[in-house]
Amino acid sequence: MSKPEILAVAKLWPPYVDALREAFVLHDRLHQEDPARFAEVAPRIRGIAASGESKVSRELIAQLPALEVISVFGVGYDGVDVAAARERGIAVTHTPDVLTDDVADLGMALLMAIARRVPQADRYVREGRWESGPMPLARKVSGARLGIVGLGRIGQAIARRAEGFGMAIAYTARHEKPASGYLYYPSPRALAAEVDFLMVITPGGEGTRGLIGAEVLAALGPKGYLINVARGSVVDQPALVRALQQGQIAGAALDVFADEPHVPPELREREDVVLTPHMASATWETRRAMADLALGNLQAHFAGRPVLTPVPA
Ligand code: NAP
Ligand code: 8YV
Repeated sequence: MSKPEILAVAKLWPPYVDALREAFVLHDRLHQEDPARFAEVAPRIRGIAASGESKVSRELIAQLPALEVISVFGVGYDGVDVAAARERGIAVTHTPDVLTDDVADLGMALLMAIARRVPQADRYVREGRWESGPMPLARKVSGARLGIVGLGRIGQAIARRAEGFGMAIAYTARHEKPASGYLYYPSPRALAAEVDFLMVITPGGEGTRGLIGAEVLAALGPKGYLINVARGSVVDQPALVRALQQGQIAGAALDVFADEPHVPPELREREDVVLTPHMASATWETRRAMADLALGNLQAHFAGRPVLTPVPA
């Protein structure tokens, strides 16, 4: 039997691409690279391989009459028009759980980095500035107050790590979670006013766009730090730049941005920010597990079995 034809809509991790080529006829970003050839192939495409950052729009879905399944290599699927997929009975899958530990680890690493000024200290030594005297003092993490915006799989894993640092943990989410034992606040603003570190780990998309805006940052205050490992869209980036410029918050550590991979100079030039290139799940171990699961979802579908990890209804 001939292999199903699938379209990769993003530049994917090369070992995952190799595995996709083995199992399927892969058209790697053909819609962008060669629109004329794409028009010929489109009627035969039965699957899409996407990343967490990919856009799978209603328009693209409409161009693929044989599309049956969209597999996202990532837990976040805010770029996929799930409603358009559902209207056509197209399955949408993602990779929850397998990346939770890594993202929580990087969230804590960013928190430590901005509070203890680890990248700045590294530059201080490399540039020979230590010869002229010690660095300015940093912010203590152990025992500080942590506010988590989004107490889901990753938010809870961050909370467990923060417990090890003796932090006082509070959170906000759509629904209160009494079983967590953490203090609930009904809004990011109320939470921000009560914490030293505000960690953002919600999904992206329209439901959370600009959730962390000027008012939340003002509530966080001049001694407060923002950490964002969720999606760039969740934070109002111009408002964040203004809050930093005006000293309204103490600093920010960011793995995700409004228009990746572009990061404005207003952020890149600042000493009170730590920046990483959307790499929270980027370890060999986790990318392998994500690739196995994303491939497993496609294989299950084309073998006529239920997909392994559909996105929630
Ligand atoms: P999850 O288990 O679905 O948790 C999401 C949490 O966000 C839930 O607690 C949910 O509240 C909360 N939430 C949703 N909308 C909200 C809103 N409007 N206001 C406040 N809280 C809201 O997802 P997860 O596995 O933890 O992943 C979370 C997100 O992390 C992903 O969707 C992705 O965007 C991001 N992520 C980023 C990276 C990276 O590389 N930086 C890697 C992986 C994931 P309820 O529980 O009350 O519904
Ligand atoms: C990945 C992510 O960077 O899981 C997500 O939602 O954003 C990340 O794990 C991404 O999906 C790989 O491109």
